[in-house]
Amino acid sequence: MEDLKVKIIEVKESILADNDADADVLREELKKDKTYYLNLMSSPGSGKTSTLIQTISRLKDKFRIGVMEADIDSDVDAKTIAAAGVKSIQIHTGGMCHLDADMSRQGLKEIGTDDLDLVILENVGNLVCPAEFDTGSVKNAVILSVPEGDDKPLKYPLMFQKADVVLVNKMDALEAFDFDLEKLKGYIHMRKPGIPIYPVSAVTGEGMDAWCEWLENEVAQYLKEA
Ligand SMILES: Nc1nc2c(ncn2[C@@H]2O[C@H](COP(=O)(O)OP(=O)(O)OP(=O)(O)O)[C@@H](O)[C@H]2O)c(=O)[nH]1
Ligand SMILES: [Mg+2]
Ligand SMILES: [Zn+2]
Repeated sequence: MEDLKVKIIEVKESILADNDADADVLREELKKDKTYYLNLMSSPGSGKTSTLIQTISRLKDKFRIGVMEADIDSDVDAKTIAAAGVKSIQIHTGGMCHLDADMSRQGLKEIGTDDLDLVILENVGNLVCPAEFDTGSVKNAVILSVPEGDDKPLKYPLMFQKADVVLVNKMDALEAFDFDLEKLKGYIHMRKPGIPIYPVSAVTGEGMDAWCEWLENEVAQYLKEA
């Protein structure tokens, strides 16, 4: 890949006792800044970065987008995103497997929200503890990919309770797996009734228009009200 320089910042876990309250404060700050903040979560390798590339190509002419890539180490994802033509930074979490609201704030300060309409956080790949920490996001998007299995909402309930929208990625690989999409939809709705579910493939691009339409409406509505 082309050798793009991306900013890498180290963030520290908050010492605040009340992360939920801090997350509410951050949401208010972002509202004043007119910046929509989306928290994207999934297990490692389910396709967060690949889905972001598809999303950026569809929405980058509509909104000023920034991406914060959170990982324990490396800057490969932030470079991939920068190559797609939007502002991106790499956040290193000092070994932590999730981000809290203040870690978000530290990242947002670095990326600079003044000239951004939409900031997407690619959270650390993990289906467990990112769900336990409110990042201050407006909405939480969760990706589950076909090879992971349709039973994940049964095993990782909190992640799906916290989701506002679920993408089912790697639909192109459906044939190779014993995976029942209708069963999965039932399990997701057991955890969070009625939320939108978008089957997609970050390789073929199937389903991406529908997901991006959801996100576009979300951001447009938010910016109108902000
Ligand atoms: N077949 C198929 N492969 C995919 C799809 N989306 C992603 N992949 C592949 O899955 C692997 C992981 O994709 P990433 O986008 O890096 O996943 P990620 O969730 O960002 O991974 P981490 O950041 O490491 O947690 C890569 O080899 C991708 O090419 C898809 O829709 N179909
Ligand atoms: Mg990634
Ligand atoms: Zn953690």
